[in-house]
Amino acid sequence: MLTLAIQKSGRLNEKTLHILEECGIRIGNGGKGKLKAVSNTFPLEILFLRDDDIPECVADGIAHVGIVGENVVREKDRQVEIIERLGFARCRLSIAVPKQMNYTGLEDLNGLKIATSYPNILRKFLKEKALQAEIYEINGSVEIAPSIGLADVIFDIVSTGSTLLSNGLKEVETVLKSEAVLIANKNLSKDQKALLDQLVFRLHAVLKAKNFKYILLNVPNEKIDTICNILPGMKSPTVMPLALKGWSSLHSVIEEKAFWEVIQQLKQNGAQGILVIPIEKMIL
Ligand code: PRT
Ligand code: ZN
Repeated sequence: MLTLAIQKSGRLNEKTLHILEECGIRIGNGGKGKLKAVSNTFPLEILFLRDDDIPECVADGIAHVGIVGENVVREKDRQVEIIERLGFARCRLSIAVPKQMNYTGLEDLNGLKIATSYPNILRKFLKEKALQAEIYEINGSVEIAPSIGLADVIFDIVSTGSTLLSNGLKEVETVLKSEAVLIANKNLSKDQKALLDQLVFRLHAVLKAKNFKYILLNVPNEKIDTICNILPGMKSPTVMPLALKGWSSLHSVIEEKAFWEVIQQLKQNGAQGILVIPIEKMIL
């Protein structure tokens, strides 16, 4: 049995349960209101914790693995291994200053007071850049610190940037890009490692599928070669004759990123009836 620590409630909780579900790992009643639950579809016990406690819990071996924001992993700086980046809860840790401040570069931070809930990451950054600023640790509502005179500038999580905007602040330096990560204890037994491998295998299949689309299109036979060259990724798409003479149906898998660019090229080359379908799992 593998023990996984996840956030009890908050920004990570729902998406974590969702990605586990996509991996075929179900927890009765979504573990609602519980501190501990066991999956009946995978040998996994789940501990529901505050996100701040997850790195320590995994480092101490109370949980073998955990899912938590990389920002928290870096701040807590415990002996854990980052196994996989999970692509959700993306955000960044940035320095933001009052919008009327004439900020010209990092040296402007010298002598200022910076409010943050991430003192360790900030201390490390200031040291690396040889800057002398005072760190004012605060646990919440960091964005209001400058306006109430607690600090000059802030160092906090930014996602869309709208919280900064509504508090009269502007982002000037990005220090860390973060997303949810799967972390593991460094001394897992052979059996625990084998279960972790199974979990990672399933996560790969789910994460990979999210980046790709299944595409079907009808093309005139004389354009098959041209269109096969446009479709990236898959070396050899499936080609099937249509009942309509001179036409074929082409099936392939393409990366979401290249999607619009390729669609235009396909249309220019006579492709019709283009269907783009999400893929649930991808095992290569
Ligand atoms: O109760 P517990 O301690 O478990 O949770 P928490 O309150 O400490 O954390 P929670 O649930 O708020 O966030 C969990 C994790 O989500 C964080 O550690 C990040 O890894 C990630 N994450 C992603 C975010 C955001 N996006 C985010 N936007 N965490 C916080 N915010 C806050 C930010 O602090 C700021 O106040 O949202 C505001 C900024 O958002 P924008 O969109 O206005 O820029
Ligand atoms: Zn927290």
